[in-house]
Amino acid sequence: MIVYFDPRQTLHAPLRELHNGEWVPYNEKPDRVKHIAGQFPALKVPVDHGMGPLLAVHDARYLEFLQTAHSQWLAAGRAGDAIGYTFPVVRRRIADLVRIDAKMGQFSFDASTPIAADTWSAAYWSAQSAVAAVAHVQETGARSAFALCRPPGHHAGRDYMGGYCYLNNAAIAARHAQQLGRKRVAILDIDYHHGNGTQDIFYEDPDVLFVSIHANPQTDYPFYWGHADERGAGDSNLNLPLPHGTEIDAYLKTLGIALEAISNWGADFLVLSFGADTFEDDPISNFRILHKDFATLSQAIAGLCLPTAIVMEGGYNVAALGDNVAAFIRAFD
Ligand code: OKP
Ligand code: ZN
Repeated sequence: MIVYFDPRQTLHAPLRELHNGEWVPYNEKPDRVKHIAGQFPALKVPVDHGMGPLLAVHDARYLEFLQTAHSQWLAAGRAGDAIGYTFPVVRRRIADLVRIDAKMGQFSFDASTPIAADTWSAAYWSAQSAVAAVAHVQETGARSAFALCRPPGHHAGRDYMGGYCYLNNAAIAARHAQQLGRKRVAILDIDYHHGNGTQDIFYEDPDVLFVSIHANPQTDYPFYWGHADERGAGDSNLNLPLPHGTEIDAYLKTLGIALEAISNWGADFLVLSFGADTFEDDPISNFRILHKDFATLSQAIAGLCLPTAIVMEGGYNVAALGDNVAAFIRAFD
């Protein structure tokens, strides 16, 4: 399978994040993609499709904020990564905010998404990798393509970042597939965490189906989205939460429900948000998917026989990540 990746995606390197009340080293490290890229010697650098595909999903003011936030942070006399500490709740007044601290809160929903000097460039090329994967499938008739996205995207909404995500690569891919003529695009999200940003972007859009299998938000981040009763316009949203300790047998049953929903809906293109943080030894997650299970999952999804763009989301066991991702990708076609 062709794999898209731009070396600039490794330059984003926040130092730390607030985790369960403590500052810890940032989990979404550049080493993650170095290990995955090491498995695929023939990486393709994506061509630049420009801002159009990003603007099809994200608010223009949000994109401008992402590009300038770190220099505003430095101009405010701060050092290191820009990070917010106050977040406006619903029915907030969006005044014309000036201070970088106000904007960091306005455009994010958590403190686990710092902006470093190279964040914009990394996020931009991560999104371009996703666009290139869609273009490759559409233009060559290839069955699938893999965008080695990093930073990930599925927690980012139209005008907010969160959960290590800045630009929603899966959403950008889905809109680009529509732009190239696909009519019924399904997004399947198998990252351990619920893809709240993707859900949010398409919630009122009956032409894009979003299906997600993830840790129950009663126990896991992002808490406020991902519950089974969130169905979207025309039932175009399907959340399938699972408990801690889930192993492959239970996972496959739920995956069967997800695949049936996608096929019954009549999808003509699939965007797969693929997280490898369902792995038994993931440091921040609690499912028990084994290394050998990744090929099984991959083949089950490939059985849909849809043109597919796979975009990378999470996976934090850096030592095992390359092997797990390679097993999944190689089993797909
Ligand atoms: C991103 B993806 C505080 C706990 C929240 C955010 C987890 C984001 C996971 N650091 N951490 O879905 O793999
Ligand atoms: Zn995740």
